[in-house]
Amino acid sequence: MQEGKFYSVRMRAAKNGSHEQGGKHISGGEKLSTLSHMKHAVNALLEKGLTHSRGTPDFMQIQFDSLDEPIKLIKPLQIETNEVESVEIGQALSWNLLEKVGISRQIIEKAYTYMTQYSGIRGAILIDIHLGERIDYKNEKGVRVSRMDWMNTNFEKWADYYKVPKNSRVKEALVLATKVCEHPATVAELCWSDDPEYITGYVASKKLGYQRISKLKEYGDERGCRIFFVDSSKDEDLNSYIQYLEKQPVIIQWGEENDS
Ligand code: WAQ
Ligand code: MG
Ligand code: MG
Ligand code: MG
Repeated sequence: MQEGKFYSVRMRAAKNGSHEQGGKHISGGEKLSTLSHMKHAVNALLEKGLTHSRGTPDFMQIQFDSLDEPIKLIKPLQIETNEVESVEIGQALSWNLLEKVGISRQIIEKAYTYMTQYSGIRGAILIDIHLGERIDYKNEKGVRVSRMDWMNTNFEKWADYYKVPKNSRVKEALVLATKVCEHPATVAELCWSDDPEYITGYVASKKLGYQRISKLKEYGDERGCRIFFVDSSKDEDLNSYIQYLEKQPVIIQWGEENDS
């Protein structure tokens, strides 16, 4: 799928009205596709939004846009899975990992309150690592990272090599975390799903890699969010950082030679 022009394909679904009308966010998704694969890409996003544990949507939008910018190829973050026995142990581990990359306990504590406060939004929230304040001005939308993907044949090669389940959830999360952590202003990301049945989350950073934590919330809980910890002194222009997250096209690409 390396030939020809690429398109960004995006989906968002909500219930009880569109997102703009205050409906409940159900599902979102983003892919890169050539025109010849467009039916497949649109169908996969349709399927994702239609059959969702957060509910059946009554609003969905699927859109594609052609890309003019060159696509950046990035190696996936190193993956590690931490099996923990309880949510408490999982959360304590996430705190330790965030402290390791230089985030203070007060800021982590704030971030944890934001995780539930902003759990209904469809994007991520950006917080400054020095003050712990939310800095993205995107209100109930958040920043939706977009224009990224990982071609299936390459992903499957990687998944075989690391003996990771070949599911699209792990793939999509690793694609997103890799893109986000590639930017020098990103210190770390903290994530767990807003899907009630999915309790594995992660902490990611360039240094730590993609650290999966098997339990970060209780089963049945519909609260979930993403927080990007940003060192604003590394990138004076917040707009160019958000522009990178939303607009820079990225494809993840792995080869066995990357593993050394
Ligand atoms: N950009 C920004 N924020 C996003 C995006 C995006 N493209 N996609 C999702 N979010 C935010 C949004 O607020 C969602 O409510 C929240 O993240 C959770 O999204 O086993 O499935 O897609 O290695 O429910 C991580 C672990 C799974 C995977 C995360 O998140 C694994 C997950 P979900
Ligand atoms: Mg997702
Ligand atoms: Mg959310
Ligand atoms: Mg979700």
